[in-house]
Amino acid sequence: MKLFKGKAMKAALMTAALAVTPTVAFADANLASDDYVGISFWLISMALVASTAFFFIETQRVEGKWKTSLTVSGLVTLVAAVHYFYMRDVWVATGDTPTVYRYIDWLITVPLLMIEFYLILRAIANVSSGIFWRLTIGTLIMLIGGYAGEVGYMNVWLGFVIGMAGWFYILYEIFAGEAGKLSAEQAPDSVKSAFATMRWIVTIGWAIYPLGYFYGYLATGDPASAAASLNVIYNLADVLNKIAFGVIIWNVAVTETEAKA
Ligand SMILES: *C/C=C(C)/C=C/C=C(C)/C=C/C1=C(C)CCCC1(C)C
Repeated sequence: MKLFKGKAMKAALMTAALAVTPTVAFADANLASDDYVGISFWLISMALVASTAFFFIETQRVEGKWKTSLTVSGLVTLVAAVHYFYMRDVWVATGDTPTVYRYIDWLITVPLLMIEFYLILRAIANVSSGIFWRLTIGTLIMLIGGYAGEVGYMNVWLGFVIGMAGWFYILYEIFAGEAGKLSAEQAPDSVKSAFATMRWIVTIGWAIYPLGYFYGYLATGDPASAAASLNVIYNLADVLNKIAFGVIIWNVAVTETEAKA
């Protein structure tokens, strides 16, 4: 019996290559044993690599219509892993990590996470592409507002308010909009419960980022010490919002595949 077919093997090998590729941008910088922010960058970048390999290989195990969902989960962790390699090097070398790396990562990974809602609904029902477009537009409003506020293209409060509006629009769509109704009416139990957990992640897990923005820019405090704790908080948030989110999708894909077998 073959453990996995050629393509999954290739994907796994590519991920492994990524994990061992030296990415040190600043060769003279070493991770200090008491640099907890740096250690969290290291831990999470490796967790992201391992998750990528896992999701890609597991596409071989699930029924055809679930494969894309798992591939997208793997792409989310792959894109984030590469950004983490880079961010951790910058952190170790400079004790800081520019916000722009986070936003570039979010600009790619957040729309991919939104596509997951669309994909799991498409696996069980006939869905309109309107769901996909509304979630994408909500994401763009959220990120463009936040970025413009953070880098000073607009007032920080205004950027925050626009970002929050985009996020609330997403929440509306997945709780009360077409996507929410479809999952309540047409989904089998396993999909319903996965959908419910995914949307709580988008509510609670995602709330961590605007809280970070709030403490970093709007609450008064010491920005330098805020930067260190913010990075740890964002790093932990990504474990929930990228890895755990993918695991929930993996679980429903496997459950639904086995229910048919
Ligand atoms: C994997 C990365 C994820 C899931 C990142 C999510 C980011 C957000 C939910 C950011 C939200 C923001 C607001 C709701 C208000 C304005 C500022 C932002 C962009 C931090």
